[in-house]
Amino acid sequence: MTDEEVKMYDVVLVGAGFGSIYALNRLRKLNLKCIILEKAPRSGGVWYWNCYPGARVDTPEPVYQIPDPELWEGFDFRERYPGRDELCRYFDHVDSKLNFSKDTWYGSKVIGAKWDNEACFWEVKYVRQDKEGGLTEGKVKGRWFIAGIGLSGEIYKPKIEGMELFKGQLVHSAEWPQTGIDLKDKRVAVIGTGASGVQIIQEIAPITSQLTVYQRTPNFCLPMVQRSLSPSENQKKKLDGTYQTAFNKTLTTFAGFPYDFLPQSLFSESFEKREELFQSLMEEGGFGLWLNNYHDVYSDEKANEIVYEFWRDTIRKRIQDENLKEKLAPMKQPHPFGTKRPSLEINYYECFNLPHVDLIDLNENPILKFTQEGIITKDDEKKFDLIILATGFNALTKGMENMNVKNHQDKSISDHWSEGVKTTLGMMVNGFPNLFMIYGPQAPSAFGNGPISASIQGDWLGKVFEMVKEKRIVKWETQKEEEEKWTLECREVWGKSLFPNAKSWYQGSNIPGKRVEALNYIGGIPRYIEALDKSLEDGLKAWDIK
Ligand code: N01
Repeated sequence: MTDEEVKMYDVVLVGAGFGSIYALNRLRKLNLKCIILEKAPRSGGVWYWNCYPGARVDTPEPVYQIPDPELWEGFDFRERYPGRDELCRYFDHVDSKLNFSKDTWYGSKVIGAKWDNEACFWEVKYVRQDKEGGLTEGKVKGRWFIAGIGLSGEIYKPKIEGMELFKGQLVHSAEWPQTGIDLKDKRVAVIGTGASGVQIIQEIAPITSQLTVYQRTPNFCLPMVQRSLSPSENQKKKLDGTYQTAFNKTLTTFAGFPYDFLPQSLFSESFEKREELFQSLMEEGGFGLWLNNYHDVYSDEKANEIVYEFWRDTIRKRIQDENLKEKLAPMKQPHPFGTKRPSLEINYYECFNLPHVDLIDLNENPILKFTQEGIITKDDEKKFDLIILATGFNALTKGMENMNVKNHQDKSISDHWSEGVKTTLGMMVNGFPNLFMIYGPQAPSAFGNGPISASIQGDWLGKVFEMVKEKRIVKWETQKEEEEKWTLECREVWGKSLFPNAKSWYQGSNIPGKRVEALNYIGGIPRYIEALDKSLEDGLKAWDIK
């Protein structure tokens, strides 16, 4: 293919999940010629890949969907917390309305992007698998480049001695085969008890013949309180304004949920009143105890401890074995409550009351090595048919770094972030003109509702591109000072909270050797929207216009 034959688009987007689909719809309205490159054979982003048993979203309907009334018509979620297959069907529904697939190249993995500073375009390289399994490389040009690649970045598999020797099946949660795995009567190990691990464990425990959970840190899970939704109930809520009210509310709350932290301090309320609140939040189900609680729970250690004690004592009642009570809901919290993401559970704790389910605490009894047949820990040896690594991701930064994005000076994003992550508004990087990120580091996306964050960023991109068109801007680059200002703000709000006290992917400390820093903006959605608006109100001062 000669350079002249390489197709030129106004905008090249990466990833066919919520981020790019929302942005594409917005940009199409400006008559921009766009293309999405997607590695997977279909849309859905993380919801395509994460097909492990029990995968379902932790955000309640109606607000885990695109906030566009036209797209609400014709699809009714059947559960309050929809499962993965239903979410994939939802993407098909959105496609039937928007036909985003018309502008999406599936099976196309981006392997590089290079900025041409003279001609002002990005040349994006991808590799595509053909029907026979062969790989072909291709290129496409875009005046603008938007990475809508989600948070997950790169799958993380710990390096454990002998892993390659294991003769059974070894699978990471995010690489679960699309054709499934037969778990009936299998001896299974799950390593990791984050969101993926918890969902897998509670789903597969009744099916397996033996299930061993290797836990390093207990997950402070909250009851999901799942329930079915009927089409007539959904329909009524669409018509009587409940949907619209819920979506409007999401733009005013810390995490883009239809509820928020309470204005009063925990200490301003009596013991009885607090207990009443905690109890009602647990009974309602969802993230209430995490994100609908007193505002000082994540800034005051004592307030945090009080919430933890309530959680601990409630959960312990569901666990029969005294030793397991201490493992799953310890008397002393290993990190402040809520500073690692709690999971929503349905029957997680009851699983550990089953005779064939056991838990190994890796702090006391660490894994020494894998063998052909299973896992050897300090005090134990077990044989398995299947070992599941629910060990998470090198999140937020690694996805961008792996795309090998380079500017005209041959500087990569990794080079730019070698002394720490720096962005403007979590969406732009100095030295990389005409590049935007959706769900990038230093944005609030990881702390809240995915489709809402994506729509906030997508709406801002829409406004940016209106200006681009109106003023015929060909090159737009965020300035160093803007990037420094935003990075400082991210670090400051993070530093004032209790979040740095937990080893979590929120700050990169889940990956050995990764720099530990504020990778998320925790100033809340309203403040983030304000900052995005301000950047536009400032006219184009913050930007370099050529
Ligand atoms: O990954 P994680 P995840 N030896 O990093 C353990 C989203 N998500 O895939 O806590 C032994 O949270 C690690 O232990 P520790 C959601 O945003 C959403 O579960 O580091 N164990 C931890 O228990 C979520 O937060 C949904 O001590 C090791 C686990 O592996 C994010 O994705 C569903 C280990 C990793 O947990 C990531 O969740 C799924 C080792 N060497 C995911 N290394 C829903 O919406 C790591 N671990 C429902």
